Amino acid sequence: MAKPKLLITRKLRSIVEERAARDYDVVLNPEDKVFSTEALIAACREVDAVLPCHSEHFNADVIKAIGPGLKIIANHSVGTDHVDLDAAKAAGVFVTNTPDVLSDATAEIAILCMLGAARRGAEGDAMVRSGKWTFWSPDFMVGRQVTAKRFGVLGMGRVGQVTADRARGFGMEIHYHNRSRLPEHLEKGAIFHETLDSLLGVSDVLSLHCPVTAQNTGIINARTLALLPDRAIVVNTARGALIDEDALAAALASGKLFAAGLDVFRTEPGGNPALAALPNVFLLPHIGSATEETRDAMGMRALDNLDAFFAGKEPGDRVA
Ligand code: 8YV
Repeated sequence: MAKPKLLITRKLRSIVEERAARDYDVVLNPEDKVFSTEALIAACREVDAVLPCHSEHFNADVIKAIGPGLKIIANHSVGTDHVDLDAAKAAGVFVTNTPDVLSDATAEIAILCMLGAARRGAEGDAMVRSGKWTFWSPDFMVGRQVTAKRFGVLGMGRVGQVTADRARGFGMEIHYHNRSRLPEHLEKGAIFHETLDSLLGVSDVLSLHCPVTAQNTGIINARTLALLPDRAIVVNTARGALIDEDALAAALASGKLFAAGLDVFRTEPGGNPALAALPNVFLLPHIGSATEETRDAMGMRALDNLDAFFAGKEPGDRVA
């Protein structure tokens, strides 16, 4: 039987590409070129399956333009906001994601963002690197300590729970807001807040871990930022669209917020120049899951989903 034809849109780790080449008639992208919308549509028309990253957007028009040949979008990401799930469902295209395997790596980056923000990591690094470190005093580069402070988690899913565990290691008190309250064994003493507003009032550090939807786009805005304790820290490793970046920049410039640690932005790649101009922001280029171990695991998980689909089974991580 002919192997199913699979497009892998971006350069993945060699162990993943080797497995894909063994089991599929695979189209790789060794130069890691970014697909234009037209090129993505044309390439997807030629295959049974696509294994994309969050950098490829499958909106309703793209799914329609691809037509009936494509059977499955097996994402190399936990987030699926780059795919119109309703349009995929309507077109009979399966969609899967890669949960669980990136929770540890993303939690590490959330903690890095928290500490980088609290301890002025960006300012310190820039000073030493640029040769401008010419002075030292006890009154110099004084940051905020996170130990024993309150850690607010918006979205207590898999990544939120692991990040909360890591924050517990700093003796932080965990608070969270989620669609539903977690069972006691997962809550581990964390304090549930029925509303976002209630969570914000107690979050010395607010860390975002929810998927972005049409309903929660811009949920962190001028009104909600004002509810945080004065000199709070905002951490975002989820999606840039959760935050109104103008409002965040204003709160950072006014001193309402002490600092922010951001791995995700509304514009990617690129980020936000207004945020980048502020000293009290620690910035990373969307590398939450970018570890050797996690990239391997994400690729393998996406291939597991494809294997199940082509064996006539329900893929483990089906989201549409
Ligand atoms: C990835 C992500 O870097 O999984 C997600 O949703 O945003 C990141 O982990 C990216 O999507 C890789 O394809």
